[in-house]
Amino acid sequence: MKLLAQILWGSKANLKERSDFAIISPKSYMEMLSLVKFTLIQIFGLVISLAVAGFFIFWIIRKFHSRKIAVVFSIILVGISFFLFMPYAFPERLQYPFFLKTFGPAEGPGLPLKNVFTFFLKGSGMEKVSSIARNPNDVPAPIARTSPKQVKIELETKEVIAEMAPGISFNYWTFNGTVPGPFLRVREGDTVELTLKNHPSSLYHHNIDLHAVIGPGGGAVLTSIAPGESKTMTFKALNPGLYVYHCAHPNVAAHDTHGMYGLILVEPKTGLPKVDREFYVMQGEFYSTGGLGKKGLQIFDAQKMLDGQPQYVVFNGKTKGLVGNMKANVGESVRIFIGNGGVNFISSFHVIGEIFDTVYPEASIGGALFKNVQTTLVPAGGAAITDFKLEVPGRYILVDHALSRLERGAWGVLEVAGNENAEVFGGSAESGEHGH
Ligand SMILES: [Cu+2]
Repeated sequence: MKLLAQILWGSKANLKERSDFAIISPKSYMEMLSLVKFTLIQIFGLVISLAVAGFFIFWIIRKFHSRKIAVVFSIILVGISFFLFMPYAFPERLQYPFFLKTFGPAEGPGLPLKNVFTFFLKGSGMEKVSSIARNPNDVPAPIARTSPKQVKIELETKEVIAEMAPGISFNYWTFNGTVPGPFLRVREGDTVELTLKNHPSSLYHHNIDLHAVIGPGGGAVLTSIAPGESKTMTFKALNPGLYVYHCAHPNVAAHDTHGMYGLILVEPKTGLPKVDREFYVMQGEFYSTGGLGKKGLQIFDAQKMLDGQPQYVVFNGKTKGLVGNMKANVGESVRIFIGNGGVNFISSFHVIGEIFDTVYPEASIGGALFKNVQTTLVPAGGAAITDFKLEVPGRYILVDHALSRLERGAWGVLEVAGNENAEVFGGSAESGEHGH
């Protein structure tokens, strides 16, 4: 086994450095067996590829009597065999980008090379979602019940392709095919039976960690599922509040930043004060090897994630995810459930031209409320609830007030219809002067 490993992975010194590879220290008999199988397949593949390439090169030299043509053909052949052979030939833990050295509790944020290749070979069959953005109006009605009950929730983890902006697509990993995942709403004291399914077309394992859960991993340990699998967990919603849920499968940051997050509201027994409209908004960062605006299917860039340099910072999964779908009227009161999937930034959430009459800071319910707030913090893996009344019609821009992020997509529009209110906001429309 060691000899095989040496042939495959180079010198002894090299082996020592790569000692975290399971190929050198198999943890169990089963793992050992699968490694033997893997190694045999790898060697078999390599031998066949080389034999075929050798045969063709020999044939070409005989046929064309030209070294130049032979060299060109050999390069093409080696390229083709490499391409066909690679997806099956790399151990799980050989990751892209290469040589990323990290110190987390589990695997680093690089993607297994095997999956990257499988994705490019089979990616055309992957489900394409016309809009990845979850509709901000998609909030279940307040709970009318006055007693706790057993609530059943089903979620499905799905890896899809969708547009971040016109012509720029990403491989999103999601709950139920949108970013964020569904808004979950339960009542304090409810017992929740949550079933998580992983779609068979997934390349990765996933799970769910709900910050509303008390217990190890917030449920992640109970719900880790391979593609095509399904698991059910039960928890009691003890504390009211607005909580983030997210995938916590290693590498957690890599899963989250692919779009695997959402919010669960545990309503207090007395409910929240009634408002006319409730909206669901989540900020998140996306990291691509291609720079801002680069067209085409983007590859996840783990190095940029480690460096905290996202190419896109957006609300509800994409640029303009909140344009044309947030509407209200003068005289109404609105509530924005705002969450942050991270994975690096804290959001400085602000609505231009409005003041939050009430903020539930850090989405705390039952604690002290903040009154008359301009900008509120939404931590990575946290949320806030902002309530405000609409007095003046017009377009109100939602932003992360770390304003350079606007250029990366972090803005949305709340359109307010109704009669002008000159007492609160007015000016002369007759001014002949235009700004210079
Ligand atoms: Cu995941």
